[in-house]
Amino acid sequence: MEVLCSYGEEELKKKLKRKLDEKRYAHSVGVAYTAVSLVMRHGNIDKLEDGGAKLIAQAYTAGLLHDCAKCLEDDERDKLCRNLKIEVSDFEKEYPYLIHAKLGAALAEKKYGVTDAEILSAIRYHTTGHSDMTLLEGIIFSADFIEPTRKPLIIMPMARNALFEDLDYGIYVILEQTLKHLKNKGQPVEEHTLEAYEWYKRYKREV
Ligand code: DGI
Ligand code: FE
Ligand code: FE
Repeated sequence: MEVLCSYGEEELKKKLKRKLDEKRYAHSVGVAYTAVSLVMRHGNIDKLEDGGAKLIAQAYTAGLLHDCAKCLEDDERDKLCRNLKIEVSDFEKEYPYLIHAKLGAALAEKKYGVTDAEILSAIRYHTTGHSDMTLLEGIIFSADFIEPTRKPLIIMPMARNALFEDLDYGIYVILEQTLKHLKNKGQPVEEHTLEAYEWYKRYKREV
Protein backbone atom coordinates (compact mmCIF):
# COMPACT_ATOMS: atom_id res chain seq x y z
CA MET A 1 0.00 0.00 0.00
CA GLU A 2 1.13 3.57 -0.48
CA VAL A 3 2.83 5.22 2.51
CA LEU A 4 3.40 8.97 2.82
CA CYS A 5 6.95 9.27 4.13
CA SER A 6 10.47 9.15 2.78
CA TYR A 7 10.51 5.33 2.67
CA GLY A 8 8.56 2.76 0.73
CA GLU A 9 6.17 0.49 2.61
CA GLU A 10 8.54 -2.45 3.08
CA GLU A 11 11.45 -0.31 4.20
CA LEU A 12 9.23 1.59 6.66
CA LYS A 13 7.96 -1.67 8.14
CA LYS A 14 11.51 -3.00 8.45
CA LYS A 15 12.59 0.15 10.31
CA LEU A 16 9.58 0.04 12.62
CA LYS A 17 10.15 -3.62 13.38
CA ARG A 18 13.60 -2.71 14.68
CA LYS A 19 12.22 0.08 16.91
CA LEU A 20 9.23 -1.78 18.38
CA ASP A 21 8.81 -5.05 20.22
CA GLU A 22 6.88 -7.80 18.48
CA LYS A 23 3.52 -7.06 20.12
CA ARG A 24 3.78 -3.32 19.51
CA TYR A 25 4.64 -3.93 15.86
CA ALA A 26 1.64 -6.23 15.42
CA HIS A 27 -0.52 -3.62 17.17
CA SER A 28 0.72 -0.90 14.81
CA VAL A 29 -0.09 -2.98 11.72
CA GLY A 30 -3.49 -3.68 13.27
CA VAL A 31 -4.12 0.03 13.80
CA ALA A 32 -3.05 0.77 10.21
CA TYR A 33 -5.50 -1.71 8.65
CA THR A 34 -8.30 -0.84 11.07
CA ALA A 35 -7.82 2.86 10.27
CA VAL A 36 -8.05 2.11 6.54
CA SER A 37 -11.28 0.18 7.16
CA LEU A 38 -12.73 3.12 9.10
CA VAL A 39 -11.79 5.45 6.22
CA MET A 40 -13.67 3.16 3.83
CA ARG A 41 -16.68 3.29 6.15
CA HIS A 42 -16.68 6.98 7.10
CA GLY A 43 -14.56 8.80 4.49
CA ASN A 44 -17.30 9.35 1.87
CA ILE A 45 -14.67 8.15 -0.56
CA ASP A 46 -17.13 7.75 -3.42
CA LYS A 47 -17.47 11.55 -3.43
CA LEU A 48 -13.71 12.19 -3.54
CA GLU A 49 -11.90 12.85 -6.80
CA ASP A 50 -9.11 10.39 -5.98
CA GLY A 51 -11.52 7.75 -4.68
CA GLY A 52 -10.10 8.13 -1.18
CA ALA A 53 -6.52 7.20 -2.15
CA LYS A 54 -4.98 10.01 -0.14
CA LEU A 55 -7.07 9.39 2.98
CA ILE A 56 -6.29 5.69 2.80
CA ALA A 57 -2.55 6.37 2.52
CA GLN A 58 -2.73 8.88 5.40
CA ALA A 59 -4.60 6.41 7.62
CA TYR A 60 -2.22 3.56 6.82
CA THR A 61 0.90 5.69 7.39
CA ALA A 62 -0.39 7.25 10.63
CA GLY A 63 -1.47 3.82 11.89
CA LEU A 64 1.93 2.26 11.25
CA LEU A 65 3.80 5.16 12.85
CA HIS A 66 1.50 6.22 15.71
CA ASP A 67 3.45 4.32 18.42
CA CYS A 68 6.92 4.70 16.87
CA ALA A 69 8.18 6.33 20.11
CA LYS A 70 6.50 3.83 22.46
CA CYS A 71 9.34 1.35 22.97
CA LEU A 72 12.18 3.74 23.83
CA GLU A 73 14.17 3.48 27.05
CA ASP A 74 13.48 6.38 29.44
CA ASP A 75 16.87 8.03 28.94
CA GLU A 76 16.67 7.68 25.16
CA ARG A 77 13.18 9.22 25.21
CA ASP A 78 14.34 12.13 27.38
CA LYS A 79 17.39 12.71 25.20
CA LEU A 80 15.25 12.82 22.05
CA CYS A 81 12.84 15.25 23.72
CA ARG A 82 15.73 17.55 24.54
CA ASN A 83 17.34 17.29 21.10
CA LEU A 84 14.08 17.77 19.23
CA LYS A 85 13.02 20.55 21.61
CA ILE A 86 9.75 18.88 22.54
CA GLU A 87 7.77 20.78 25.15
CA VAL A 88 6.98 18.35 27.93
CA SER A 89 4.10 19.52 30.12
CA ASP A 90 4.08 19.11 33.91
CA PHE A 91 1.39 16.48 33.45
CA GLU A 92 3.58 14.57 31.00
CA LYS A 93 6.51 14.79 33.42
CA GLU A 94 4.28 13.07 35.97
CA TYR A 95 2.98 10.49 33.45
CA PRO A 96 5.85 10.15 30.99
CA TYR A 97 4.22 7.33 28.97
CA LEU A 98 1.99 10.05 27.50
CA ILE A 99 5.03 11.64 25.82
CA HIS A 100 5.20 8.94 23.14
CA ALA A 101 2.38 10.67 21.24
CA LYS A 102 4.15 14.03 20.90
CA LEU A 103 7.54 12.47 20.45
CA GLY A 104 6.10 10.02 17.93
CA ALA A 105 4.83 12.91 15.82
CA ALA A 106 8.26 14.58 15.98
CA LEU A 107 10.05 11.36 15.01
CA ALA A 108 7.58 10.71 12.21
CA GLU A 109 8.52 14.08 10.80
CA LYS A 110 12.26 14.15 11.48
CA LYS A 111 13.24 10.48 11.20
CA TYR A 112 10.64 9.02 8.87
CA GLY A 113 10.19 12.03 6.60
CA VAL A 114 6.44 12.54 7.07
CA THR A 115 5.53 16.04 5.83
CA ASP A 116 1.74 15.69 5.89
CA ALA A 117 0.46 17.85 8.81
CA GLU A 118 -2.76 15.81 9.10
CA ILE A 119 -0.80 12.60 9.69
CA LEU A 120 1.45 14.31 12.24
CA SER A 121 -1.52 15.68 14.14
CA ALA A 122 -3.25 12.29 14.17
CA ILE A 123 -0.12 10.80 15.76
CA ARG A 124 0.22 13.72 18.18
CA TYR A 125 -3.30 13.28 19.56
CA HIS A 126 -3.73 9.51 19.31
CA THR A 127 -3.52 8.96 23.09
CA THR A 128 -5.58 11.80 24.54
CA GLY A 129 -7.70 12.91 21.60
CA HIS A 130 -8.97 16.49 21.71
CA SER A 131 -12.23 18.32 21.03
CA ASP A 132 -13.76 18.21 17.53
CA MET A 133 -11.12 15.96 15.95
CA THR A 134 -10.60 15.76 12.19
CA LEU A 135 -11.73 12.56 10.47
CA LEU A 136 -8.15 11.24 10.38
CA GLU A 137 -7.47 12.14 14.03
CA GLY A 138 -10.70 10.52 15.15
CA ILE A 139 -10.00 7.42 13.09
CA ILE A 140 -6.45 6.90 14.45
CA PHE A 141 -7.66 7.56 18.01
CA SER A 142 -10.39 4.94 17.49
CA ALA A 143 -8.36 2.35 15.58
CA ASP A 144 -5.79 2.42 18.40
CA PHE A 145 -8.48 1.25 20.81
CA ILE A 146 -10.25 -1.41 18.70
CA GLU A 147 -7.60 -2.99 16.46
CA PRO A 148 -7.84 -6.79 16.44
CA THR A 149 -4.82 -7.61 18.67
CA ARG A 150 -6.03 -5.36 21.54
CA LYS A 151 -6.96 -7.08 24.78
CA PRO A 152 -10.70 -7.81 24.50
CA LEU A 153 -12.26 -5.62 27.20
CA ILE A 154 -15.90 -6.34 28.00
CA ILE A 155 -16.86 -3.18 26.19
CA MET A 156 -14.89 -4.07 23.03
CA PRO A 157 -17.64 -5.60 20.82
CA MET A 158 -19.91 -2.66 21.63
CA ALA A 159 -17.14 -0.11 20.94
CA ARG A 160 -16.26 -1.78 17.62
CA ASN A 161 -19.87 -1.87 16.60
CA ALA A 162 -20.41 1.77 17.61
CA LEU A 163 -17.32 3.00 15.74
CA PHE A 164 -18.37 1.39 12.47
CA GLU A 165 -21.89 2.69 12.85
CA ASP A 166 -21.27 6.27 14.02
CA LEU A 167 -17.69 7.49 14.50
CA ASP A 168 -18.54 10.36 16.89
CA TYR A 169 -20.64 8.12 19.13
CA GLY A 170 -17.91 5.48 19.05
CA ILE A 171 -15.31 8.06 20.11
CA TYR A 172 -17.58 9.01 23.00
CA VAL A 173 -17.77 5.35 24.06
CA ILE A 174 -13.95 5.09 24.07
CA LEU A 175 -13.52 8.32 26.05
CA GLU A 176 -16.05 7.24 28.62
CA GLN A 177 -14.23 3.93 29.02
CA THR A 178 -10.88 5.74 29.31
CA LEU A 179 -12.19 8.06 32.03
CA LYS A 180 -13.64 5.11 33.90
CA HIS A 181 -10.31 3.27 33.62
CA LEU A 182 -8.37 6.29 34.90
CA LYS A 183 -10.79 6.73 37.81
CA ASN A 184 -10.37 3.07 38.79
CA LYS A 185 -6.62 3.48 38.78
CA GLY A 186 -6.85 6.76 40.69
CA GLN A 187 -5.09 8.63 37.88
CA PRO A 188 -5.87 12.20 36.81
CA VAL A 189 -7.29 13.11 33.43
CA GLU A 190 -5.03 15.06 31.06
CA GLU A 191 -6.46 18.34 29.75
CA HIS A 192 -6.89 17.19 26.12
CA THR A 193 -8.61 13.99 27.23
CA LEU A 194 -11.00 16.03 29.34
CA GLU A 195 -11.59 18.53 26.53
CA ALA A 196 -12.30 15.60 24.19
CA TYR A 197 -14.77 14.08 26.63
CA GLU A 198 -16.55 17.42 27.08
CA TRP A 199 -16.93 17.67 23.31
CA TYR A 200 -17.88 14.10 22.47
CA LYS A 201 -20.40 13.66 25.28
CA ARG A 202 -22.89 15.52 23.05
CA TYR A 203 -22.98 12.28 21.01
CA LYS A 204 -23.93 10.19 24.03
CA ARG A 205 -26.93 7.91 23.52
CA GLU A 206 -29.43 6.80 26.06
CA VAL A 207 -29.41 3.01 26.29
O1 DGI B 1 0.14 3.42 23.13
P1 DGI B 1 -1.05 2.50 23.27
O2 DGI B 1 -0.90 1.52 24.41
O3 DGI B 1 -1.38 1.79 21.99
O4 DGI B 1 -2.34 3.37 23.59
P2 DGI B 1 -2.41 4.92 24.00
O5 DGI B 1 -1.40 5.70 23.27
O6 DGI B 1 -3.85 5.31 23.80
O7 DGI B 1 -2.07 4.95 25.53
C1 DGI B 1 -2.99 4.39 26.42
C2 DGI B 1 -2.66 4.79 27.82
O8 DGI B 1 -2.78 6.21 27.95
C3 DGI B 1 -3.65 4.17 28.79
O9 DGI B 1 -2.90 3.54 29.83
C4 DGI B 1 -4.43 5.33 29.35
C5 DGI B 1 -3.47 6.47 29.13
N1 DGI B 1 -4.17 7.75 29.07
C6 DGI B 1 -4.99 8.22 28.11
N2 DGI B 1 -5.52 9.41 28.47
C7 DGI B 1 -4.99 9.70 29.69
C8 DGI B 1 -4.13 8.66 30.07
N3 DGI B 1 -3.45 8.66 31.24
C9 DGI B 1 -3.65 9.68 32.08
N4 DGI B 1 -3.01 9.70 33.23
N5 DGI B 1 -4.49 10.73 31.78
C10 DGI B 1 -5.17 10.77 30.60
O10 DGI B 1 -5.94 11.72 30.37
FE1 FE C 1 0.05 5.06 21.83
FE1 FE D 1 -1.20 2.38 20.00
